[in-house]
Amino acid sequence: MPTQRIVVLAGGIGGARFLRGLKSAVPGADITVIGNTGDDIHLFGLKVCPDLDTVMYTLGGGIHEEQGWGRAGESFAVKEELAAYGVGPEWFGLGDRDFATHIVRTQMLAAGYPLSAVTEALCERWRPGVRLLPMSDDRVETHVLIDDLDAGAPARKAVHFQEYWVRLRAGVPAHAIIPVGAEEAKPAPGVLEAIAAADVILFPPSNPVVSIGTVLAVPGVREAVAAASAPVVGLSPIVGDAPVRGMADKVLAAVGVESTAAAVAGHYGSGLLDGWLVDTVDAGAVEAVEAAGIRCRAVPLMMTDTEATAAMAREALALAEEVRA
Ligand code: FO1
Repeated sequence: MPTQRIVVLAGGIGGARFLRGLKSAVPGADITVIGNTGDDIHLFGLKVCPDLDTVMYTLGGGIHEEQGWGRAGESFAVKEELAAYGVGPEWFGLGDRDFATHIVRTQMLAAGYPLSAVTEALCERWRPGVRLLPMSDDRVETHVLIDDLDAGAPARKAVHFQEYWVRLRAGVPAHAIIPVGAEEAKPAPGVLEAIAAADVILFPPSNPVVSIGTVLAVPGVREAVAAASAPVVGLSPIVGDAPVRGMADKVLAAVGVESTAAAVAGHYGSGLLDGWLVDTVDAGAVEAVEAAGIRCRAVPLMMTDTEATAAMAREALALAEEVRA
């Protein structure tokens, strides 16, 4: 059996955890990850790529396991010194070890390397065991439209996704999610080729709007996935009408999608998805998803440990073969 080529469109924590299980399930597979860069933020003159770093650290063994982001064994001396200078923002927790990643990345970008080359260089150290491609080498920044409570008359303002997610804890309504720059962005080198050459394409339980949705917003990517000969199978990030982790329901509401496993499948649509895994608690959704033209199975979807996640990955690959047949 030739090496199976698997392409995974991934965001941060959920995507990275799924990838750890996928690697365990099919150790010999050739896995290409197309990572979301809409969460990227420029801080203290540095470019921070949260979703790329979470995949790189998680698969490379450096992640802070409970948080799902940032490094294990962190210290925050630089952060404290910046605060002592009154230089913010203080709400984004950058650790000393993590700062080194952003310094190297920013230095290489300044030297003219594209983000894809920078990511490849950083992965030389971390050896994540997958090819990690940014969705684009061009700047795409997700902003969230919220109520502007400071203005006199009712008004709205756009804040950076990280401010919405981390400072505001997604505690205020999101009226729109805007991937700024997406229209002008081009897929990074290798992205479209990987999608076209894939044997299987997977949508892990990442945020369907701000993670996978942003990757699909890069012109050409959605079309390439829809046109791919490979079966496309997704795993629901919503279990029992609530996101397993994070606050996906907040951004789903912004795009008018109900926080249910079936609604997310419908959001992606049968033009993209061939198969969809829902958790056993959502077995009642299988019929509706299949009625939408998407093959659906109910299996345990809680990524409690690597073995449970590997089982999910095997189910997704099995459904892909079923769809292919
Ligand atoms: N998430 C938080 O909830 N609080 C933080 O202080 C925080 C800092 C941070 C620093 C680097 C990094 O790569 C990620 C960080 N995140 C933090 C997570 C980040 O907001 C999310 O991982 C993604 O942007 C959403 O998936």
